[in-house]
Amino acid sequence: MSRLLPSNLLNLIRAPVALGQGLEGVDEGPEILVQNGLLDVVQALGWKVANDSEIDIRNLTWNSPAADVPAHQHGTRIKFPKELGEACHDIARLAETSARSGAFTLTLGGDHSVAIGSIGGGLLARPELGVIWVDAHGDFNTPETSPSGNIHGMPLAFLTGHMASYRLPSFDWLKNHLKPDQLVLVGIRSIDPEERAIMKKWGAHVFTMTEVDRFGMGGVMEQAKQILLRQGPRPLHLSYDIDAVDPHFAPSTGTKVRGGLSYREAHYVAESLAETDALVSMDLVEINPRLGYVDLAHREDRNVTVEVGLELIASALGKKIY
Ligand SMILES: [Mn+2]
Repeated sequence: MSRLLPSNLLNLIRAPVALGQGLEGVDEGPEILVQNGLLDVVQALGWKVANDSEIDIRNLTWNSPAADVPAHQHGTRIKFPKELGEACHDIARLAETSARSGAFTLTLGGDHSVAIGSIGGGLLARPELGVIWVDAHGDFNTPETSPSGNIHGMPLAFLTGHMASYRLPSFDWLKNHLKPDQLVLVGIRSIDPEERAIMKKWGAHVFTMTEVDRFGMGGVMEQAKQILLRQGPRPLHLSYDIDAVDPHFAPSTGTKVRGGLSYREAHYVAESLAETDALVSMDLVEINPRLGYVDLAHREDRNVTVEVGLELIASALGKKIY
């Protein structure tokens, strides 16, 4: 239990959002985690679920027009900015209220676009929030650099203020942005070339799989915490994309990249943050129960991935081996 929080209360935000990427099924993530015992996992660790909310996704249909960004950025694309801006605003309202109440906030995706809401809302309540972004990808693309136009590859561009010039009114609520000393990325192994340039110019602290190999996950997390806690204690948010974990251990996800976190490395990230007593919120995103290691949905792959997801949440909420 985090000593930065006054209670053992936990608020759940179900965010079944899929329009940030191109594959159906990722919207089923919250439901399948709950069906497989999420609430029992949370309660067994001493947390009490105060609010269990689901955002309204009736306007998030695949038939919505995939609007282009305004004309001054001609030639660039971003898919569903209006729909996702509004959905993230809904998430942000819940996340901000939860943060102000002093409860732990657990947001279940959905794709990684939902973190614009959970972190953006967290930053409204706590502008000093530090973020650990665990992912196979950089998630720093802008409409100019994105090969796909999918917002789930852009959340860190939004959260660091790189999207301000695109004038997307549906994201006007996003007021506070992360500074370089407020963000570390862990487990990264796939970055688009122009995306890399944005990250380097901004000064992102990136621990790729090469650093995980070189220092071990213990060494990486020590350095990550040093960066985030250099100025003293601050609340921390863990944004966990299940695709950070090697597809061998978590195959049911949409953008698999080989060479990822081992089962224990994946857990150590969460365990070492739980130990800080500063973790106040977490996202778990990109579980797609319709996908397997190959393209077909294999029941066993789905079960393995959901189980890993539940276990990672348990580790972040304080579960220890001994
Ligand atoms: Mn991601």
